[in-house]
Amino acid sequence: MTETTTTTTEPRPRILYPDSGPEPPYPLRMEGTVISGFGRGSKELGIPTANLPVDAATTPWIADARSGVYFGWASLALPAPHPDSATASSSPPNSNNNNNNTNGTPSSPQTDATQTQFQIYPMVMSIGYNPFYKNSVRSAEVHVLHSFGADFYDAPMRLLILGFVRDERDYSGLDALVEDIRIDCDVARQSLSREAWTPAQGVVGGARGTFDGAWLVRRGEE
Ligand code: ADP
Ligand code: RBF
Ligand code: MG
Repeated sequence: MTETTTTTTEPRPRILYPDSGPEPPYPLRMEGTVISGFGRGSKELGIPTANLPVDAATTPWIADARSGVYFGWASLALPAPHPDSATASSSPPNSNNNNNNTNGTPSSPQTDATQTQFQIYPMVMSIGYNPFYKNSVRSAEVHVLHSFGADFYDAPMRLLILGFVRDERDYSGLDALVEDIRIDCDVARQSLSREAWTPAQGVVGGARGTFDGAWLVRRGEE
């Protein structure tokens, strides 16, 4: 049974979990290629969601995960023609990385123009059956808290999920669902903006914190 709400009655806190940082079992990892979703026009509602395949082989924890809303960080490797893409050449110079070419010459814009780099963004996501739409299969969909210049279907995406926000619900109308998602976005932004929750690797348009987000920007496998 899922709860049906007509109006948002309970005030919702905007900061979840202690300032000291994520606690076990978080962070949880998930990765995959962005696929097409249900095509229900989430984009028209102002909340596009990048869907990932739900694959128990690559994401062992997901079968037992509680359905609902989660928050954390997403990283995307956007291809060179994408307006928001970054190439390896724009990484901070000599900042502890070993990205030199095999011949030992330093990276240059020419040699790295097509080698895309993962960039980190805050995100809020839903894992579940979307009771409002009564789906029969479980989906994982991520609303990235950034305004992109173009879509990014097929892009590699990684997620570090840092906490649970709420159970998924049924709603009497689309407006009530959208209003709750807006609050989820606010909760994610505010909870993630604390130092111990913000990646040391840096966030697009944001600050650096002390949280270890190295996996999000790692090149290749592991
Ligand atoms: P679908 O049903 O195919 O998932 P959506 O309406 O949910 O369609 O739109 C999702 C697509 O929108 C994503 O796959 C991505 O390419 C694009 N997109 C643009 N901006 C965002 C964003 N901020 N967060 C998530 N996806 C976005
Ligand atoms: N769908 C539901 O049926 N119930 C929910 O409580 C719910 N919460 C969501 C929270 C977030 C942060 C996001 C991104 C999606 C959520 N959805 C939920 C999924 C939503 O129905 C889906 O993205 C639709 O495509 C929006 O029109
Ligand atoms: Mg979607």
